[in-house]
Amino acid sequence: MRNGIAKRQEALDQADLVAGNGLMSRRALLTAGGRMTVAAAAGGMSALAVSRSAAAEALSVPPSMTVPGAPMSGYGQPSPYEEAVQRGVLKPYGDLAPGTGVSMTPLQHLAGTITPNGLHFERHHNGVPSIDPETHKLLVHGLVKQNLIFTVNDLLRYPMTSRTCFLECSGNSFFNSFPKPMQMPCGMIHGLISGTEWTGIPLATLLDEAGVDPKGKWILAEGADSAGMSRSVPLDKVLDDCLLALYQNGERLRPEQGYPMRLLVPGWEGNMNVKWLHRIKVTEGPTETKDETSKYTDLQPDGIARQFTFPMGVKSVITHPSAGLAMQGPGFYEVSGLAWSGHGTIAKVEVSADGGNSWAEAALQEPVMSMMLVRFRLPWRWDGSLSRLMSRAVDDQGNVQPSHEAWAKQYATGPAGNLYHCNAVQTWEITAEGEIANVYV
Ligand SMILES: Nc1nc2c(c(=O)[nH]1)N[C@H]1C(S)=C(S)[C@@H](COP(=O)(O)O)O[C@H]1N2
Ligand SMILES: [Mo]
Repeated sequence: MRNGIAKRQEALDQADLVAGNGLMSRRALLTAGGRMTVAAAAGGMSALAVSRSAAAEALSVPPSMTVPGAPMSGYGQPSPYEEAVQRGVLKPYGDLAPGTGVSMTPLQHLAGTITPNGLHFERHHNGVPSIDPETHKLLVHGLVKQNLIFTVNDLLRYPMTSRTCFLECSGNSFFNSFPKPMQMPCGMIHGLISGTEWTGIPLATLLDEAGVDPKGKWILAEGADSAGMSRSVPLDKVLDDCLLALYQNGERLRPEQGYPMRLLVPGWEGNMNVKWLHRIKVTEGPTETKDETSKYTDLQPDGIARQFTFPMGVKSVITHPSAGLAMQGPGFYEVSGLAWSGHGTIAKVEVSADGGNSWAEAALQEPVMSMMLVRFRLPWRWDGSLSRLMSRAVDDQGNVQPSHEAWAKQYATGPAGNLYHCNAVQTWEITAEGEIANVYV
């Protein structure tokens, strides 16, 4: 009988294999309604199961059922058992400028596509300013019929809209521009990205009220931090879909995300999403601020720098299994990760378990939204041998995520080389011991 079950299980697994080294069909994750669930395979047996048989074991009464639970609280916190789930902090100047640097979203510990606010990545050029919403003001000026000034309370009275999108620093994955692959958790390599439902006022509403002069073609957005960070944004994009964001995932912005207000430029490089926004000036052309000349330009092999690389390229990364996690022995795994494109909507994600020799199409978790993180999944039966997991995304504009080699060729390398816009395919190497490493393929 046991033998029969094992045989049937094997046959089932074989039938589902769609690419080399144990990748199974995404159809195993889909029901007729297109919803994802662990498939109840023929005969009630699932090829995806990792459970143990419970036999006739009695469930004992757990201690939590014998005493009253803890009381209510004003603002909830994660379970103390999850306290290891933290952003990874990098301070390139140490205590000389402790507020300058990044903290990265621990992608390997998260599921879904919305980043909890306390784990949203941070990038500050000179720390998080402390801003009192009672005194903060936003000025709209430049090529407008009338200058306008808004208090936070004024702005809270405007009609609002919500946009769910990713925010990615153009320096995300910069470690993968280094000549040798760095060994660190997935989130420390790729965690300068987060997914959020932002709520605020379309900038078009405020600019309409000010009345844009026909000569106005760009805006300058300036933050009220001590970095005075400021960027130019083409007016077409501003009027199309930019928001003055006041809320993130339902609550008012966190100080780290720009409290009390920030510019949201969906799909475009993180740097343009100016935090602690206090000034918008309508201009004829780009202002050429320090943040768009000395930085945020992409050095090419010929020594010429590309400027204004606005949309973030099509990209994906497997977050499970990934570096920072360890394998739990051979058998079933759900390969799962995130894909996104600043050019539009993710059309397809393919996964390889054999270092790119063969690929299988992953299932995409609905809803698949433009310029938002998409969760992809594919069942995989790991036989315990050395394996190389990769993912490759394609968007609806026909952009294909490049290999590491193809990506690197476009840019200057070396100590003063390009660190921005790395959307190369990520390869995770899994050893027979179950360790997971970053490799270039
Ligand atoms: N005023 C101001 N705005 C800023 C920054 C800053 O340092 N100051 N950092 C920028 C960069 S480089 C990025 S990637 C995003 C990061 O947003 P987050 O910290 O909310 O993740 O904010 C941008 N807006
Ligand atoms: Mo950034």
